[in-house]
Amino acid sequence: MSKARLTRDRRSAQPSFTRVTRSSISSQDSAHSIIPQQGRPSDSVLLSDLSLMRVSEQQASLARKGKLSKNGSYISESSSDNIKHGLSTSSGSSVRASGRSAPRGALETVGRLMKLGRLRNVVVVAGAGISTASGIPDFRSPGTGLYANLEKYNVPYPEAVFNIDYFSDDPRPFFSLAKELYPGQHRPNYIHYFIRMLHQKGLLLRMYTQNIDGLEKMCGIPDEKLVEAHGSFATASCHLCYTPFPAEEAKEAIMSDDVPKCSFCSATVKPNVVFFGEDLPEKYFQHTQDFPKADLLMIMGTSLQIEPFASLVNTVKSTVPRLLLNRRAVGPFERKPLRRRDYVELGDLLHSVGKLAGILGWHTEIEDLMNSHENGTLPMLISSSPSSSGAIDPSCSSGEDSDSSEADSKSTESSILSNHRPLQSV
Ligand code: CNA
Repeated sequence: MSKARLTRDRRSAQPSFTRVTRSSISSQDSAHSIIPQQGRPSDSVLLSDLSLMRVSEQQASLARKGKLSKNGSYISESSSDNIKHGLSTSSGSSVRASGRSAPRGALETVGRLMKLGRLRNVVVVAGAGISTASGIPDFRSPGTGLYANLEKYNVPYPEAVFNIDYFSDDPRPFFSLAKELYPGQHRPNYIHYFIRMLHQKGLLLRMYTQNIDGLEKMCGIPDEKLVEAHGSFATASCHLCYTPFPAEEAKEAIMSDDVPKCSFCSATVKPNVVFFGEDLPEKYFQHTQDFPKADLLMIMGTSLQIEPFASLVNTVKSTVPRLLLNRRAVGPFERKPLRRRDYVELGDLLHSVGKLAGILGWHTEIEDLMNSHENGTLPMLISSSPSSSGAIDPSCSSGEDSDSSEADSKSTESSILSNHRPLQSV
């Protein structure tokens, strides 16, 4: 099997496996082959759902003025700059043709399709943004990202921390960062538990994560459903001869500012986190089987800057909906106009994921799962904030998919935010 090496900012060509293009499969074939039609909404309702645009109040007014994209893709967020993005001039007929007074949003549309059983093989592609709510900084967020706060690591350029040659020369910057990232110091947040809920509902085909914080496993996403594409701290080995080294011993050494040494060649031992210039784990290549089977790609909290991972999002069939949940538009979602069936919800992930959970009627279940899991593992660490006592708007878990009011989503969000502050380990 061919190996892929980790590179940065290199947008590789399309992957080598066969891709079914829009011209070779019709959208109706794809959407309708999943389940029988009996008892399902009519084609026209579904197609109108797909073509509806998510709009904020501001966007809705643009829409009414006929500025919705023709291609069925849409973007939603509060920043006026990005409102411009993805809203190209058009007749806006899809909105009027639907007969609805207000268009559905990205989350409403995807949530509705999920509830209808149309999207049953979900592949999640995630990055550091899903863990910022757990108190772990990402790389590239201005001001708070690790790249903006690297003075303490004393490196010539940010990526040097994860450069294997630099590590070979001086492992201390990485070890210094590793001390902060080592699993055990942070707890999974609501977003991780949402993904676990996808699994519990039998909808998660696979999660591909770039994260090395181990929070996916910690929240209970089983190993077979998870691809840690950039490795993890769970194992360690010599960075030169690859002789395995006990992970716990490596951790102890790193946490006490020692440098673990290979018992075979005396070179520095490193946790099996994938550095720039290193091969990705074998499991990563499972994508060649998974992505063609996906009927929804959920992309969460990543800048899509690191290859080959970033190009994965281009490997689903062009008929497959892709939903980006992120603070900003990234990768192919920066393109104007967006691809048909690309959905974008910009903003804080806790808010977006909470809203989607509300639409799906999962919110209470996720809260319960999270509380019982966290209670079972770290009883004394559960937030004692008053609103964590379960003051959750019942409409968030009612299963009502549409027309969730602004008040409902605000209530869901504040419940999530107060309930899921980062928990510190003892
Ligand atoms: P990145 O380049 O820092 O991008 C993160 C993305 O998430 C950005 O687009 C942010 O705008 C967005 N984001 C951050 N917080 C939120 C939020 N609360 N709501 C919505 N969006 C948010 O990180 P990537 O994951 O794209 O880069 C891949 C690198 C980062 C991998 O090699 C990781 O190993 C590495 N990394 C991992 C962790 C971790 O394991 N938690 C932390 C920092 C870096």
